[in-house]
Amino acid sequence: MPVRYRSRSTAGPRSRAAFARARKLIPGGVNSPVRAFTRLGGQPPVMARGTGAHLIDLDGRRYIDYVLSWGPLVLGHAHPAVVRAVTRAAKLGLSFGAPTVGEGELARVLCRALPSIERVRLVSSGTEATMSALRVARAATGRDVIVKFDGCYHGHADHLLVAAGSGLATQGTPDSSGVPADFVRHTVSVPYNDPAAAERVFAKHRGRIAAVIVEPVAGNMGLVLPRPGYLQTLRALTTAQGSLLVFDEVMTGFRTAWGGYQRVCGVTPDLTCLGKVIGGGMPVGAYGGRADVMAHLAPLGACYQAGTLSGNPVSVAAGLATLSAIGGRAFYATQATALTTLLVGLRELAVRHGVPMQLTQAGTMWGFFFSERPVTDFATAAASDVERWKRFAIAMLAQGVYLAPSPFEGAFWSSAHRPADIRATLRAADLALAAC
Ligand code: KE4
Repeated sequence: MPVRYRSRSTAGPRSRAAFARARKLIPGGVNSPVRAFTRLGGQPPVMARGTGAHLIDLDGRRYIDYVLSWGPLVLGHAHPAVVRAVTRAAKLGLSFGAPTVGEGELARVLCRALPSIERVRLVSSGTEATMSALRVARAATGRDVIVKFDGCYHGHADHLLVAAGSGLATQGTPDSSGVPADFVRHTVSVPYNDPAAAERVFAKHRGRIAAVIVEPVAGNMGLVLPRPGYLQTLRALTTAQGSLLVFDEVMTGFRTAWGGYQRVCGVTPDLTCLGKVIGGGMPVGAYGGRADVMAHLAPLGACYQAGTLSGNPVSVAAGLATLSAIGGRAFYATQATALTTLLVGLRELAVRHGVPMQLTQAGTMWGFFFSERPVTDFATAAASDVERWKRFAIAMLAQGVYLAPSPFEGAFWSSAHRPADIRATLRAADLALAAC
């Protein structure tokens, strides 16, 4: 039966009622703007539970989930081993505000998986991780300037809300109100994947750049892969001027490979930021790297970072159980191959329907743009057919396939996805491509 194109997402009655209540007290009805369906129109389904690769909303509608809480759930929802670990930890106490064994265990797993991390700090979000990493980079170098890239998103710390991707790009506001010009005057943003632009910014700010922060694979402007040699150029530029290279692997960490994309590209950063997968769906973040840099942190040094729930034992238990269940590198080869099957199918359908569709993959992350030409940066992402993206996403949602409600987000895969999910997704895409 052909999909009747709808101009907006249509949630069920219980979702609509619950969302109406939420909107009375929570701005936009959401606790994070990306959930608001701003670009899709209508309102999001309100979720009741997740199981494996599926979400089920208040109206009992089931969805194949390719958002997976924006990346953390690489094992799918409510993985038994993770639930058991969380339950066990919770019964021993939810938080102590004191050292626990688990923090050391997670630190050890992270440092072994990412040899560039000699010392690591656990925090409660990716925002805290990037904010803290850049603070310690400034402390270690005595410099102020931070370089980022248009369309990359590093959380919502004031000084990083410049030309940012994710929800800011979705709303068409790459900067944020409420951030004084003074707070961002040391932040320089240049196009991603443009070595010449990076070279120019290093020439202009010679000797004043504390750090470059980059998503080694950009997942907040859609999914955009680094050009060959690009990350190596950033490494060379930072090394030559004594600046630090910070890989924001909050999304790519344990998503693209065991450890992170630095294992794939062979570039060693000075600092790495992590989050999402290492918490298994519980609040977590981490940053770490060179021991000499991390030694600037209080109580050893004068660079302050703190957190009531940093290294929270329940979050740590979820992270350890997740990383244990992943088990190492072989997981990614298996899961990336399975995901490739989906992308090959989507590509074949797009060709059959005569729809220009660029599909990208990095391990268990993927993305797509409706564009004749490859998307290599935020400008080309924004120039893609975002209206067709909206029509496609609405048509997929109507058929029970849950994609991020924005072309400026990545998509994710989990080991809970099965061949039946791929078949169902391709059936939905066949109708959606015909209708959009
Ligand atoms: P959190 O503070 O949301 O845990 O992490 C911030 C962050 C840092 N770095 C990267 C590369 C990220 O992708 C993120 C957060 N990603 C978004 C999705 N694009 C989280 C979803 C949301 O904002 O609700």
